[in-house]
Amino acid sequence: MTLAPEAGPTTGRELKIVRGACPHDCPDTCAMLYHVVDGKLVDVKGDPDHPMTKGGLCVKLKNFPEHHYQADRVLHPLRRVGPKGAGEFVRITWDEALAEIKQRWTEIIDVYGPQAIMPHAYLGHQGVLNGLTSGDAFFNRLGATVAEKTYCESGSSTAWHMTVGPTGGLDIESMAYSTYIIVWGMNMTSTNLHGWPFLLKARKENGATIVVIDPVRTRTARQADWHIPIRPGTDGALAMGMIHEIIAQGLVDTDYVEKYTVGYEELAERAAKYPPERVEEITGVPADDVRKLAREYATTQPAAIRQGVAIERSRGGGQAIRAITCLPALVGAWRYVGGGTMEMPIWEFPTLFDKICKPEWIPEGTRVVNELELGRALTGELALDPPIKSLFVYNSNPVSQGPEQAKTMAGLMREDLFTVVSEHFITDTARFADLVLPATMQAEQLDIMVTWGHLYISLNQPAIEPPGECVPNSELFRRLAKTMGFTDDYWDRTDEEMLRDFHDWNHPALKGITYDSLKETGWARLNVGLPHERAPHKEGNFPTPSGKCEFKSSLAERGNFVVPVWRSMYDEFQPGEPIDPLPDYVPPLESPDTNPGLAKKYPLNIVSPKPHAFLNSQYGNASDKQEVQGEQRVWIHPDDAAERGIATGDVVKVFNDRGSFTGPAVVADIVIKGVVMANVGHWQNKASGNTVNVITSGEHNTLGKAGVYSDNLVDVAKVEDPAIAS
Ligand SMILES: Nc1nc2c(c(=O)[nH]1)N[C@H]1C(S)=C(S)[C@@H](COP(=O)(O)OP(=O)(O)OC[C@H]3O[C@@H](n4cnc5c(=O)[nH]c(N)nc54)[C@H](O)[C@@H]3O)O[C@H]1N2
Ligand SMILES: Nc1nc2c(c(=O)[nH]1)N[C@H]1C(S)=C(S)[C@@H](COP(=O)(O)OP(=O)(O)OC[C@H]3O[C@@H](n4cnc5c(=O)[nH]c(N)nc54)[C@H](O)[C@@H]3O)O[C@H]1N2
Ligand code: SF4
Ligand SMILES: [Mo]
Repeated sequence: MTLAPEAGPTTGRELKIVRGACPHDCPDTCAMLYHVVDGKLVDVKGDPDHPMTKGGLCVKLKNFPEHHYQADRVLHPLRRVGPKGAGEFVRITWDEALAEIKQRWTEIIDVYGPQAIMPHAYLGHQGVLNGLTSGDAFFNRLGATVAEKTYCESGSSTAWHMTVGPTGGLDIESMAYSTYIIVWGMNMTSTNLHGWPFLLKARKENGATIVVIDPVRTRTARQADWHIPIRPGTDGALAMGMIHEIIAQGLVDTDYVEKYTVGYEELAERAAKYPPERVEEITGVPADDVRKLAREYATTQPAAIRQGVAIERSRGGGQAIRAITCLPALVGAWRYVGGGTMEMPIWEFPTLFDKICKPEWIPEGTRVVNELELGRALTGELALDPPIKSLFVYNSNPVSQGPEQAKTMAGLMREDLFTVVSEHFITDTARFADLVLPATMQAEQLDIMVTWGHLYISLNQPAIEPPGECVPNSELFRRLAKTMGFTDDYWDRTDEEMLRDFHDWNHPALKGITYDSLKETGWARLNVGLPHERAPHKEGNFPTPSGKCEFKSSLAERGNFVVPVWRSMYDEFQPGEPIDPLPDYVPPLESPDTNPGLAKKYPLNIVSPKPHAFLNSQYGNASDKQEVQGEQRVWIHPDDAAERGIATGDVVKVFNDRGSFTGPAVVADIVIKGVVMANVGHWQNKASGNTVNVITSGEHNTLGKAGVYSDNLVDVAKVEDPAIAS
């Protein structure tokens, strides 16, 4: 550690410890202790008293102080001087930047109207104040195009709402009391590191069996008692097969089903279509394993299912989550502490998203553009009137993390597009900006962190002064509001006043917790029952329209709607296409069954899960993290590699009609035959050019319009001369 504190009696320098919380889009939301000496952040530790964090942070947050002081950090507003995409900028003042924004936006609004301006945000920061909804009030007031933010979790959240309603479900800490645990489509030891010890405790103390369902033998699968490899996008068939078998083997908890569920008969009729042999054909999971999994799951109570977001990443992902979420009610697992399923407990936090987002400011008739279609929107493929003439990006890196990378980049190259990006670094997206605005990092700003992985609320207090001219998103939108002449008192409040206003402090979940108490303690457990006694659906009590677990969903009548992870203005639900009220297997968009022509041309299914050492694309530019993560490698099964003459270390090209990227191959049977894997999050550079999302389609899944990152066919070929690989 280069910044070792020299505080102490011998130096006379004082070590100040400030309570904080990790800013990231990660289910662990760790409680942190900032160590500050002479106004400098010298160390960041996990809070040893926090029941999840237990004193440890992950590899991504190693050297977090240095992250704040990284030499290439954006510290001042910048204006583009080179061609678009070249990343050549000069420093300007905030006044100049704001004046330019005002001038360009006023011209655009005069000619095209405010909907020609589109914001683009995701979860670069997860705070209530600075997170993905921090600009909503401003852009709603402006009358800009409403950006539909479905990068992640909207499929899961929609499916969850339809089945069990906005409940926190099973607490990760209660999983220490489970005896059978299915980790479904989640690489917990990378993506939910602080949740994993509760499973290990269950194994050690209760003899629990841990099952992992994943097409890849991940670091998590390797530690499981049973790894079930599955074809991507076919989880719905496996879950329907389990329902079939639970019924066929007479393992239904009929008392629980009668009292606390609706639609059992219809579900049973639907599940009858999925005998184990058919499930084997679809999923690649042997029929006997389907039978065994169903039997063990139903009969080893309390049984828990930890659902990963990855299940939603193909066309039928939402419906798969519907089917999986029906399982605990079918076998009565909710009766027990440690039984049930966990998707994301965010719904327990009484954050007042309407007060943050001001949906009532959206002018009637304002259009909605989905962020996954950014490339289509910018290139004119999506017929938009008016066209998008200005894009404002914050908390997101769509070139890296969005689909259809080539299209997005082509759109960002448009000379007539005025692009503003608020950032920490010149990312793959910021490279295309006309203006870059400097944003603060977590040790420099105030925020309340709610989370989608546990039941603790935390207050992150600023520990050091912002460097240069960096501002938090809250201040950014205050400045923009003033620049655009908005006089609403929304922007007259300080950050602390906003945070106080954005929560319902009288809500039972916050009983005994106040803003002031959080200043002292840093974090507090919501008042929703303790892990060793919590069984929220022991007697039903599902927050659905019927009050029961809805195998047959009454919300389906509304037509397709989106429940985004961070409840925002879509809380009202936007009715769309009719949807199936019953769970089912919906095959992937790109598979030999649904698109045989394409499958012939591109026979391999790519999955692009999370990098161990980066947080999406964050830290992808840090050399210590790159060292851990390695290059943008491509994992391929030995049979598929042999057919193509590929050996480990060969540079390969991964391609489909949307584009290509290159990287060294790793030939290993950790991926099933027919599947290749490349992690998302690497940054573009001269050596590798495009990154994995160049091959990703901009289609959506059938529930909640989530992205289909696991539903893409490609082929892989050896690059004979890597020097000329594009
Ligand atoms: N280290 C690290 N941690 C992170 C993040 C990060 O970038 N890095 N990102 C955070 C965010 S935003 C999120 S949403 C979570 C996501 O965390 P997870 O839910 O764990 O999601 P992924 O890492 O995308 O994929 C998890 C596993 O699902 C498998 N998988 C892919 N497709 C399918 C499928 O169709 N079916 C099944 N059964 N499995 C499939 C992949 O092989 C992978 O091993 O992680 C969070 N935590
Ligand atoms: N192929 C593939 N693509 C995926 C996924 C996948 O599994 N595979 N996962 C999807 C998922 S689950 C997710 S959640 C998305 C994530 O997509 P993003 O949220 O776009 O991912 P990040 O890489 O975290 O980028 C966020 C950017 O916000 C910036 N930022 C951080 N804090 C602040 C702040 O306080 N203010 C401002 N102005 N900027 C800030 C960071 O520097 C970073 O560049 O990616 C999706 N894309
Ligand atoms: S990224 Fe996740 S695991 Fe790592 S410190 Fe932050 S909250 Fe904890
Ligand atoms: Mo995510």
